[in-house]
Amino acid sequence: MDQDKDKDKGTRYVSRLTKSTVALILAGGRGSRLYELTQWRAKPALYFGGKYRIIDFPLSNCINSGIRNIGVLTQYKAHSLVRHVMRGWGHFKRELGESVEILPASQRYSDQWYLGTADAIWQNMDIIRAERPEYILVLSGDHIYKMDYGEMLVAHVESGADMTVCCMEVPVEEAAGAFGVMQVDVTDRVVDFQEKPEQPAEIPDKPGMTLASMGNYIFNTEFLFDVLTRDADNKSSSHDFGHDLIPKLIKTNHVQAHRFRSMEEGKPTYWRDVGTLDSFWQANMELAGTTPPLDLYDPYWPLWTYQEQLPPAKFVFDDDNRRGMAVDSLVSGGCIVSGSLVRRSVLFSSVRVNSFCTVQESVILPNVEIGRNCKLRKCIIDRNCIIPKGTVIGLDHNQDRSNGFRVTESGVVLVTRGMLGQPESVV
Ligand code: ADQ
Ligand code: ADP
Repeated sequence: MDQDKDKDKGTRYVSRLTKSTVALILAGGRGSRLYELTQWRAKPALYFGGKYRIIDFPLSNCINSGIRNIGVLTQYKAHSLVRHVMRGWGHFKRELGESVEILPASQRYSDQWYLGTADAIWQNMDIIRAERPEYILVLSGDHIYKMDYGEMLVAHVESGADMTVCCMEVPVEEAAGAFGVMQVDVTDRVVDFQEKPEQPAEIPDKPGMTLASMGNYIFNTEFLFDVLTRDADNKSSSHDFGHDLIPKLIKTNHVQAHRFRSMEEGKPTYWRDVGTLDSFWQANMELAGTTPPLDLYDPYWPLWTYQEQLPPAKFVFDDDNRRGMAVDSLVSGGCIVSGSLVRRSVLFSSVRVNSFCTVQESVILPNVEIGRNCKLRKCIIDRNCIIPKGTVIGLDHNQDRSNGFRVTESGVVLVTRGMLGQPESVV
């Protein structure tokens, strides 16, 4: 960049851009491949990493990037998501230009629920317009990653594009049928886009890899409204960004690709779509490892969440003088591990592990009580479960199945209150 060009931008260049941006987080998806884990909560409300819910990641990214005017678009089973956002993210000061607003499907423009991702935004157009943003950042509420959206915003403005799509290189077999994939020219302008093709196009000089959309977009506001209004009138559209809009827009307008890069110098990019029980378990296990690929402890990129006021985690000897301990594990506030061993596991808040238990490679969601003499291996225990004393989970999959638990292909066992015959929580 030459100096004169820099001068034109004046001071506070990035913060002016971020302040002129409204972020809209799409949080209405079901996440059906998570089975009973998303039976009563939307995927963005799913717990992750010992004390967070998935939505905390895009929300924290916004705040840390200086984008503080945020809408969360909800639809499917939104109660615990709405409750979490209100409790944890409701304190922003309108007077400082900050707000986190929940935008549920409320049939304001039509008599339909949100028909697709584009329709979800179209149905809130007047609310968004009232904020007078120059740019609109559309984010998927489903993914775990740390990203400075300011960098993408600057790239968008510098390129002069109408729309920018955030992307990253992924192996072809991972992307097939799962992601929107694009091809770009030498300036990273998108020249081809297909939504979830079975055979994604390879990157010319990187065989085996393809450029996948992360489902995050930046639009110039008036351009987006114009496109959405035309799409709303189109009876043959399913009103989805990846399926209907982007493939058309690359032909008529300037759509630019922005490559997501790691925030941690020298480390591979971290972006997880925990869309299945196996990937959910795996991503939590990674965090319990010695050098996790996602740094939760970075003081320059704090991850905000709602948390109850809870006493510190406690590890105690039991009556028989057996040590209560947890190693290679994340243990949240309010937990008590008494005379039991917890290994390579993630314990969310207020989990009780009673004596003579072994808990290994497991993800235990909040308020779970594990009775005496239990053996748990490679399992996910849903919130509020009471595991009766002497229960064995994950050591004999035939036994697990006959107990009514769900066993995945890679041998992760999911246990919910319903499966234990305990009344499912109605708050
Ligand atoms: P998918 O993730 O399969 O693909 P989709 O199911 O539409 O697309 O979900 C996108 C986001 O929108 C999710 O955060 C979801 O929770 C939310 N959502 C879905 N339906 C909604 C609705 N009716 N109202 C509100 N929110 C809704 C998309 C892109 C691909 C890209 C992947 C990356 O279409 O091109 O590769 O994201 O994961
Ligand atoms: P989370 O653990 O995500 O906070 P909750 O356990 O609070 O989720 O459940 C989310 C929502 O689903 C709540 O509104 C709760 O009342 C509702 N819910 C949970 N189980 C049932 C059920 N069996 N029948 C009806 N509603 C349920």
